Amino acid sequence: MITPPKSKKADYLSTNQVRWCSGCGDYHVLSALTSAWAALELPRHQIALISGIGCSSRLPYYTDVFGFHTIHGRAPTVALGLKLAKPDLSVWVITGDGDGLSIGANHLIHLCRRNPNITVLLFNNEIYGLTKGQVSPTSPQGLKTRSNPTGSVDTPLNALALAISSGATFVARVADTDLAMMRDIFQKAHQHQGVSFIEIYTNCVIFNDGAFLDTQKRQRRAQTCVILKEGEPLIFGTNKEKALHFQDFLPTIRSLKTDKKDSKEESSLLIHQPNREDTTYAYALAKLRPPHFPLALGILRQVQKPVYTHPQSQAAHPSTSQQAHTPTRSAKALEETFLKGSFYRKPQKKASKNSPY
Ligand SMILES: Cc1ncc(C[n+]2csc(CCOP(=O)(O)OP(=O)(O)O)c2C)c(N)n1
Ligand code: SF4
Repeated sequence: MITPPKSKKADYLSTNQVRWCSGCGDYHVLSALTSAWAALELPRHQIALISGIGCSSRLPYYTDVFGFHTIHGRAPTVALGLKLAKPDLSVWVITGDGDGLSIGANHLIHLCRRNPNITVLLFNNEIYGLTKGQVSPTSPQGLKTRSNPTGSVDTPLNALALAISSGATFVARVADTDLAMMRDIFQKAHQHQGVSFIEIYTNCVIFNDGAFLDTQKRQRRAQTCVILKEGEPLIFGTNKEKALHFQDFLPTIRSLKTDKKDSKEESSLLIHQPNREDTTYAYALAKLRPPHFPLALGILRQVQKPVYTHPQSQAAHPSTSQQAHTPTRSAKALEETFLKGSFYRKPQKKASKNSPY
């Protein structure tokens, strides 16, 4: 068998004219994604990008892999169908905060709870970019835009809190300016068995410029963000002088001695463990916000749960079922339940002529 040559980052890019505005954060995601694929040595014919509608959802045009620009909010449904039919494909959902959390919110929730082996990239610019700056479900309260001159009145949705409570088994947050973290998280998400949900803070330079300043400047980021590293304490600050803790389910900040090493203090620090079965810890991390608490960046949650697959496609692709290191939920059992008619009502006798129904 002839082994195809390894693809370089540039090989994953198409020659289509990129229509994003100059300076848009989406460029960074495209760059990190193609680097991750190159590092993973993923053959182009094994990748499929399924997007909805929005500036972010245009990403598949700019790559030379399989892609489907579907309809507004429906990328998760198409992606799930594709993954069940073609389990060997690496399937990625490309969606925005408007596409995925407004019109498509229900589809995203159900994708998370089913836990198929799909990676979701949610480009969160906290605005509708393509349709020229309407407020989105993640826009902060009070945000004024051309179509909302008095400011947004709604409470913003927290994308990661939603993903965690819906059952996503790999949940991460990253800023568009941190290419290295993005590339690393994309690789780990691809290797994860189950649904991966990654929120990417993407700067819309035209309609919501500067929304993520806390994550962008090195000095400010040190004060306002905690970078999550598995097995390491949750410390932050310019001189790593603050530690994040939870007491009685509430977050607290502790000041650390930075002048001398204190082994007692060190041993009492909270260590980041994304593999906690219970969702309380990851949920609490997802909710943290400056100015009182640091924004959590990195992998908040990674647990193993049964992966949603189709028994027939497994038989056709034994390699996939061997790769999965978690037991597979029996889709066969579900199918049998359907066939037995527990969910489907048996056909009713014809209504009598006198019946008003
Ligand atoms: C059924 C339907 N309703 C509304 C629209 C208009 N529309 C297109 S994109 C969009 C919002 C996109 O926002 P987001 O997902 O945040 O993407 P961004 O452009 O910011 O990347 C809307 C409302 C549409 N195309 N189809
Ligand atoms: S409108 Fe905003 S999100 Fe859309 S391409 Fe321009 S900068 Fe990017």
